[in-house]
Amino acid sequence: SKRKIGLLVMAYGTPRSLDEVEPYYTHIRRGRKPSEEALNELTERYEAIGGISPLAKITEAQAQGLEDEMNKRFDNLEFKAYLGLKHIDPFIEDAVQQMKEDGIEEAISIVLAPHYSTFSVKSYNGRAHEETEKISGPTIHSIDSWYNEPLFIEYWADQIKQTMANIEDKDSAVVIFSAHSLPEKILQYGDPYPEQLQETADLIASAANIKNYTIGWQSEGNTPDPWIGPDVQDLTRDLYEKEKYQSYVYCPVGFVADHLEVLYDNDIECKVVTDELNVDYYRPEMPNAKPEFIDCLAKVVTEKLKEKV
Ligand code: FEC
Repeated sequence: SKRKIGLLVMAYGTPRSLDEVEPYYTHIRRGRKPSEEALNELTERYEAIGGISPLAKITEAQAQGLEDEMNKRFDNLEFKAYLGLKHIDPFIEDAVQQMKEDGIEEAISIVLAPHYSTFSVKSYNGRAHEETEKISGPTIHSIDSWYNEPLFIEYWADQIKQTMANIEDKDSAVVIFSAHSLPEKILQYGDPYPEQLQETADLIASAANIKNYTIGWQSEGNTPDPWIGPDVQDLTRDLYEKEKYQSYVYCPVGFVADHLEVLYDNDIECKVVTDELNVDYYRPEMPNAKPEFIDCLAKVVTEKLKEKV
């Protein structure tokens, strides 16, 4: 029989119904319940994007797409994807346990976020490795980042070219590449996150032949510590003031799916600013489970597989 390889696909997770918003938010806050006010505010954001986030379905489709594509690529191996989520079930630990129950001895793990940070990817990988050590589960070979994978760069470059084709005065357009902000304290430890976002932006801009572009940060959390800036909303006002750009193309390249942080923080919050400035808002499509993106994930996993298994 074929040798079995687990694909541990890790992602943020999202409530599947409005009832799950409270336990989800409590988990994000490391077990501290949110105040009534904060909970209502978050619930209202989900309601504003249509009641619930499309993220759950998209993440599942990405994991299934990757499994199918890997099985197509290798005749001698049998791949099975296990979804492991950061803030809701099935948790990362559940996925590792399930792999062990299924007799998986070796696995590749990938986080559905391109850039490495101590706050994000390191914590996903840490949880997976801790669990597998605890239960003597499968050996897990972890992919740390894939922000400069050529197929990922090409995906966004193509999207930007399509968007630019609709903009008449290209010299007065600007592309804003963004990722989720993180507390500034990550910088003290030499976290590569900001440089990785800058490199992604430079590579995409060069591939799409874009001159006017910059990076920004979005979706910062509701905590007292300072977060990395500039925030994309402030950045939009600033760019308008200094350069009088007329078209703003938002590319939240730190994410890979349509979800709250894009559908609300970009499509509603940034749009409020561009409406106020009376300039044009554009937001190219997210990768989701499009075949080009599944190919990108499969390539990243294949490279790790060749190196390790
Ligand atoms: O449901 C959805 O559609 C959206 C899911 C969602 C994604 C996402 C991605 C990232 N986050 C990252 C970091 C933080 C830090 C805090 C934080 C807080 C929240 C809250 C919600 C939320 N995040 Fe998130 N994030 C998503 C959803 N995130 C809801 C709580 C309400 C709020 O503060 O707005 C602050 C936590 C704390 O210390 O209290 C930090 C990072 C990413 C991108 C990488 C990844 O996908 O893992 C980094 C999707």
